[in-house]
Amino acid sequence: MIDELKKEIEGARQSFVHELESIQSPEQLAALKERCLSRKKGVVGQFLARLKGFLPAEKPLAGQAINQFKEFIETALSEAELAHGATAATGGEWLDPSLPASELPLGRLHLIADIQRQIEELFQNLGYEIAYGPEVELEDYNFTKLNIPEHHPARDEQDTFFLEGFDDLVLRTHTSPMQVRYMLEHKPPLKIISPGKAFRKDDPDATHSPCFHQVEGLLVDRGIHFSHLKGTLEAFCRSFFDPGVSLRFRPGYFPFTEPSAEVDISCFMCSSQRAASTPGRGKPDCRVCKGSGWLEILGSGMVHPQVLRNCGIDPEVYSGFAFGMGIERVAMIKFGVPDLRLLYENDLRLLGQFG
Ligand code: 2NL
Repeated sequence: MIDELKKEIEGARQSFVHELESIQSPEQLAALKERCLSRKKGVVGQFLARLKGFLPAEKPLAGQAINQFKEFIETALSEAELAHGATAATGGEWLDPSLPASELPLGRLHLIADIQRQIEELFQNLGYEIAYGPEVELEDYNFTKLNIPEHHPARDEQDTFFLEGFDDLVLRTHTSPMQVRYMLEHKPPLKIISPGKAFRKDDPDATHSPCFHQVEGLLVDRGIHFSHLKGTLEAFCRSFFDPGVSLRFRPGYFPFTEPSAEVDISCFMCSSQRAASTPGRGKPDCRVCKGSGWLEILGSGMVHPQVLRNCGIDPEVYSGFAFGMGIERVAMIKFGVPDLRLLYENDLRLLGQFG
């Protein structure tokens, strides 16, 4: 009798497999499930109903055979349901959920953000705080406190974005006003950098954009002099560009520093190709320095005593240095990007090239 049962179960198993293979839709699958597992009318239920006719000695074996059949059906059905369930969204098409997912491309920081963070990290390692500030600024902090006189061209509507209806506000034209804020709120010693966006009314070209990025640095303490500025900028440039770069300080002018200096680095492009040669003597055809051998990258100087005074710091007691650089310019030099606008077009084929 048990052999008879096993034979029948095997027959039922084969027809179940056959039916399962011919399933075309979730509805057909549900109907098959009902036919197999429905408590009373289902195939499994009918086998179970026959259990009581078995001799006590055969009952356990019969029960085991039926249970194995039931488990086989349940497993096969739930696998098929998984496949069909996942296809509801595909309009009834079969889908194999065990296939590996298609790969999502990895994102990365934009070149400007990446360079800004590198510069931040470098100065943090030199003990500087990072001070972020508002992009809409008081005209007083952006110009007046920085010793930029009333009739300076930068204060003209031609050059600066003013805010309609607010005659004391501008879009900051540099990140210096954040340093003014910091000086107003803290006593020296101060050691900060302020990175971020700045705005000027420039027509976009290869080297200008109405919105650009800057990092400025400021250090104020007792006894600070020009050598501290030179040493700091040298450490920065050697770490950021190349350990072998030389620096050149040229006299310059900024209303907020006195004395002021423009800072060049030796062209790492052509000096690396001429090991042990004189820095500053560029290769005539170098596409980075155009043969001059030098690249202008920073403006700097000793903080003007009037700026210190405007910010509540006594210039008889304290002195300081400050510097500023354009992040776009540094990025273009470091990675050989020929046109600033390329950095804002956000073509991933371009942005993906820079490690
Ligand atoms: C440049 C030049 C510079 C400063 C920025 C500064 C800030 C305060 C006081 C004094 Cl609060 N100076 N900043 C000083 C010299 C140069 O930037 O070419 N930037 C792109």
